Amino acid sequence: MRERLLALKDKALEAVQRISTTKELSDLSVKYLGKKGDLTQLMRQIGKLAPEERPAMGQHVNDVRRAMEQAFATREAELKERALAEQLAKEEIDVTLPGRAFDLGSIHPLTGIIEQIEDIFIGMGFEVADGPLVEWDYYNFEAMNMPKHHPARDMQDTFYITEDILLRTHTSAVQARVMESRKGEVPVKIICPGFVFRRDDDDATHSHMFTQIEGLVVDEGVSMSHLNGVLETFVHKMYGEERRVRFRPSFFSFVEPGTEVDVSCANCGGEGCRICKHTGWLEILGAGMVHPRVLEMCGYDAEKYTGFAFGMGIERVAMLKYGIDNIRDYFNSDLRFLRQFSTL
Ligand code: FA5
Repeated sequence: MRERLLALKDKALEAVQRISTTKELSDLSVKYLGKKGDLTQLMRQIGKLAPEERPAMGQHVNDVRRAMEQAFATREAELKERALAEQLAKEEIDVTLPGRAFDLGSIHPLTGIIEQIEDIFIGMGFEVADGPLVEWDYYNFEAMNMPKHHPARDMQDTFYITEDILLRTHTSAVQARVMESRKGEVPVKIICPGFVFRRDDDDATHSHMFTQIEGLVVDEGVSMSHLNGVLETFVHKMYGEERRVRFRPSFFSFVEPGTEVDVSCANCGGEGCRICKHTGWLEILGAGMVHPRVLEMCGYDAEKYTGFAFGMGIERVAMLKYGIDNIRDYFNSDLRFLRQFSTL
């Protein structure tokens, strides 16, 4: 039996060396050391030996088993190491390969233009205020000197939610909120950017949802010439010194006098083209001196204080600056359009 054990051991150790995968090694281990394996079968023969021979033979079987287990473990470690080395060689990283480009998002052109406008006004000492898009009829209309059934309300076709709640039609609603919160204190010098909504038919220059920036200044001695100066400074900083500004008399119930402001068309330099509808000018905002009734309603002494306000359409400001000829481009999420402004 001793010879058979030694022969089995030699055979197993030799077979282990020929193995080249861990799967084969595991099968071989079952063949020799498993429950029905060759060594186990031999061990069973010990019971047939004379009792005095059994301990020595038992010891011998254990030595053979240990030698085999050792050989299997060593081979397994070698195979694993080889597999890892092969895998590493295959997966070698080429650090000289060019990186994979990620598509980076960029800010929307309207956000970019709002930031530019804010910078210009902050440079002139304005603060940025905020107000809700879903607004009370009171702030949107009544506090703006447009009582219920006032014909001036027709100028801004409105999305009503209830009789008293609406989607704000202009950022002028924020004028009333800011003045009310300042409780008669001066100076007030704010701008407020944000979305507004009107039941306008969409076309190349009109959208049912668009963006305005409101401006409001209230203090002692504020006059129309301050308004002109601020708006001219804005236009020149936004579009360049060579651009001309035109003030046309206009009506808004919350200012007196009221004016609309046009900027000479960048596309044609004022000669007349498709973008400016062959007038040479593009209207960008409405403005005027805050109506005394608005000041009083919002808690300011109209005998003592005066103010000016303006509201500009941001899409139009950007159309004029970048020669965009269709307002819908802002809202269509067409990456070919948006990518042109990725550096704003
Ligand atoms: C107003 O909304 C006034 N609240 C502006 C104002 C503020 C006047 C303070 C006086 C004092 P108006 O409806 O004209 O005014 O709109 C102002 C600007 O918004 C317009 O000059 C235009 O640039 C833009 N705008 C108006 N309607 C649309 C529209 N449907 N789509 C895109 N832009 C528009």
